[in-house]
Amino acid sequence: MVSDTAAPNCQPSKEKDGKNKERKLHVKRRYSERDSEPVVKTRRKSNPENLYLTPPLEKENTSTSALSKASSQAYTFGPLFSYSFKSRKKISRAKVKARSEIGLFDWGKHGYHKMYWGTRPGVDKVPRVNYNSTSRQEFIDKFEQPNIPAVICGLTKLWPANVHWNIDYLLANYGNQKFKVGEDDDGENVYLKLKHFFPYSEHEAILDDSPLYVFDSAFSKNLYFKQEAPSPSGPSSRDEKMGLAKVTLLEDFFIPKYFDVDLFSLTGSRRPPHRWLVMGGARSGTHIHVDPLGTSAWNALIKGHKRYVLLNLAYPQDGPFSLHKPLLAWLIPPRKKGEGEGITWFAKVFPKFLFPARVSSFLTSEQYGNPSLDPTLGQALGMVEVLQRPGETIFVPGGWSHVVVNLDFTIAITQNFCSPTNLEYVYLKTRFSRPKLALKLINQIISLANSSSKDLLPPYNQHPPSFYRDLVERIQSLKYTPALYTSSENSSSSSSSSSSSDSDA
Ligand SMILES: O=C(O)CCC(=O)C(=O)O
Ligand SMILES: [Fe+2]
Repeated sequence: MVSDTAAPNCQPSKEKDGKNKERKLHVKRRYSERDSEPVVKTRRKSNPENLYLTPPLEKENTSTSALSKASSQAYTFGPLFSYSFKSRKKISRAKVKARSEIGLFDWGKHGYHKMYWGTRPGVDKVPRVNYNSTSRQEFIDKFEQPNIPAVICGLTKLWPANVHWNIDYLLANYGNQKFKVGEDDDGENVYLKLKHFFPYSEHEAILDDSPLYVFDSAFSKNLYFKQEAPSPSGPSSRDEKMGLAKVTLLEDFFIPKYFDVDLFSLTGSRRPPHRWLVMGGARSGTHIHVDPLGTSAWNALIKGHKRYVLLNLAYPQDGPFSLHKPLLAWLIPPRKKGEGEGITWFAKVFPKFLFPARVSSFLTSEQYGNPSLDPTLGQALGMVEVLQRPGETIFVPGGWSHVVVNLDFTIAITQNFCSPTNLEYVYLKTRFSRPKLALKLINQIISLANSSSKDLLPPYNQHPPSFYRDLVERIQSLKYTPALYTSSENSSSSSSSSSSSDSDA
């Protein structure tokens, strides 16, 4: 079942709009680096996840200093860990490598931690979809086919990740493993162990304008060994002989039914990175970008809150305005060095979308002639704003520019895909920038089309071979359609922390 208006809470939210009491957490941790299981003694006076998400502006009689105090407390949840000298050193090294343009002591120079970054009340009108009661076809018809954003509720409740993906569990099982937090100036990955990253996120990052962000596409290689009964077929490896089973984070979630026919998964080793584990504190995020190769994405939030702005500028409709280049460059300026973060976009660019469209002649003739119809630029351009809550999964349609900022500590998983629905758009983009990948894609679909029903493996056996024959025909008819090229000259470029994006807008 699909509801048209945003249900404020698909899942009980942990938000509290009450007073923002200082939360003192008394936690004692003893963590032996040799053991994978830390011994954790926790004595919490209050729930660290109680978040203050009401805009301070809504409160009466709030002085500026009270405001900044309230907002600086808003998204922090107090020290859970001690932040060792060793962790500090590792973090400093990672900061210098990943963002050499920012002086080590300048990470908080804008004072963004004192400001409010949440969405304004009532702006999130994106439909919420109940995962259990909405069929695949209904979702495709209402959202994927028309290529419009939606938020899916009730999916992550079905995942082990819902229970597992918290700081204690991740630290206990993956604390000594490295996750990517950025790239250095030579394009080399910069990694941090979670046992350094988590304490950083709770201490130093609280004052950073845009904290380091785990954005890791190779997380499936991170594994730990779980005590388990040997399999009935007998031990097959040394670890299993010892009664240990390899466990990876991949086992903690499944692909939502709406997106499981992912045709790119047929392309094997040619497939570019497409799946990321994403974790980071308040104000970390992803700069405005369009996802790579025309793919759409889903992003499931296990913990915390994310703020999105989405704009469908890639395809200016035949509307009253044409997004000519200077205007586009003004709206979505190219990233300057050191300004490639989601928070920078919200600080410097987002306010432009609140200007009256009248000022910039972004009006239809009907709106122009009627001053009572005075949309903002954002409204005139169909800007979509979302406050994603824990347990919600957003569908980001292909070709839409989007920018994300975390409002508190978040843990999410995101995946890009090529489905039977977005195939033509993805194919045209891929044919331009990755011709061999495009060829492999079409050849693989041809082999599905030539298979017999019984030979099709899940999830492709949901459709008969004739379905794939139709897809092949659709692709073949694109032979004389010009490639959709990826422009590098304007606006949105790839997210700072992820390699998930190409550079068009
Ligand atoms: O969660 C985020 O920071 C956004 C991720 C995203 O948009 C991407 O990976 O393309
Ligand atoms: Fe994205």
